[in-house]
Amino acid sequence: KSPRPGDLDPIETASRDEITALQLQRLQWSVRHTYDNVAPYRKRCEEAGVHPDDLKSLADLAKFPFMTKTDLRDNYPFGLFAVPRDKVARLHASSGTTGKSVVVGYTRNDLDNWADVVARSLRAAGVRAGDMVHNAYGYGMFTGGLGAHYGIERAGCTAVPMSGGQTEKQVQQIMDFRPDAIMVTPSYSLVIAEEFERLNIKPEDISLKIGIFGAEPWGEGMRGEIERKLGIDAIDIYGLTEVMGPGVASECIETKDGPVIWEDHFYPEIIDPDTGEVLPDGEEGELVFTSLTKEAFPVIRYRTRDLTRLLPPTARSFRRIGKITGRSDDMLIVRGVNVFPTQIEEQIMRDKRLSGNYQIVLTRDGHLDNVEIRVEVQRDLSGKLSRTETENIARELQHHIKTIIGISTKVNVMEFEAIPRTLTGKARRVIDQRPKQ
Ligand code: ADP
Ligand code: K
Repeated sequence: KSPRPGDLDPIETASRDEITALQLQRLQWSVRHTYDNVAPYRKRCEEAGVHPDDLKSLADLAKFPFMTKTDLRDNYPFGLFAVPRDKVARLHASSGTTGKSVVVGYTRNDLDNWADVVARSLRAAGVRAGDMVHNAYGYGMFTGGLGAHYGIERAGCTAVPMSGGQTEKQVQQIMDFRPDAIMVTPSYSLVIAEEFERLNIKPEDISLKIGIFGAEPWGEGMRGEIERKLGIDAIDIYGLTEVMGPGVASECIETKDGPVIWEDHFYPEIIDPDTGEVLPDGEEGELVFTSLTKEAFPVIRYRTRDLTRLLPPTARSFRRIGKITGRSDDMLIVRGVNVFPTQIEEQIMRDKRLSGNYQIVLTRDGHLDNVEIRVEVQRDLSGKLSRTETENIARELQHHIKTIIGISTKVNVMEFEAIPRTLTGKARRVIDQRPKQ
């Protein structure tokens, strides 16, 4: 199952000088476009005393203000769009967040560029025109499904728009259609692999040769396990809704040494998350992206909160990102879905029978994240509820969390004061017992 050579866009092997020249030209356009068309951003620049004319070199970008998730939320839904609504060809929203989350938009050109970078990601992964690609990323507001889908078609492949879930059917279809590649979250790929095992289907009898995995952190151990169980090469794809979706960066099969940032569309910086200062390549800090070509929803110095390093070019002329070692905020990623503890808290608070003291316990059972929510009944109800009443509380809360946040949980309703209090400092809400990547 060795890789066949694929076509490269000329910029993928261009000199660094050519790349930085293109980046500067596009950066100047992008900052001016945002300044001219996004009022809250212009105001932010004016307050900081910077103007698009100040951008004479790539390093000058450091003078410009950051954008954060809070800015995006505050301007919900369309406040940061840089084109009139009728020029927006599609909307997406960040996964697992409540109604007032982050909505992003794409013009026709944006969708075109997105399909191009995902197609480029597929080629980097060793997928070729004519291959069949089984897409098990969720379709919907989540960028994963449709983002991958149009890239698959753009690469000249046959798209199988399976979406997530229905594991038995996923496996049946892979056996019947014989796809060459799969796109899915790494954790779900192992659930699929286990279904193959259960059916006694050997890796060599599975048609898949390549898998492209992202939306959540995964390590080399997991890579080895996926490759062994499915008999494939496992490739890492990185992206986020705010910047575009999957395909901001993606790994090359020749080297498998971290996602290559498609630097002709996304300009990366690493900053010290506390001071905001730009750090040199190789140092660990918070990853920040500036879009270079996006029309509908440009981002300038968007703080991803992902902690990682910028690595030198290897298989392509673009730099790579190292493993995402953590997050500079309290966002959890559960089976690829982004979850803030406060979102769970919000749902707990809806039930007046509960005390509001709670804990979220994350474990990994085999390959999938399990979430246990420990809640307490109010003092005056403690010891007085029947088993049915307790079960109803649990069922209702599970249902709310599932329908609103999008994750399955097991709710454990406990007596008042069963959850330890901390007398000093912050309550320890999240107990993450999942093995470190
Ligand atoms: P996506 O559609 O890529 O999941 P979201 O906006 O829902 O986009 O989530 C983006 C976040 O998911 C990133 O900021 C990062 O924390 C995480 N993520 C996405 N891809 C990867 C990856 N390959 N490795 C580690 N984390 C990833
Ligand atoms: K995610």
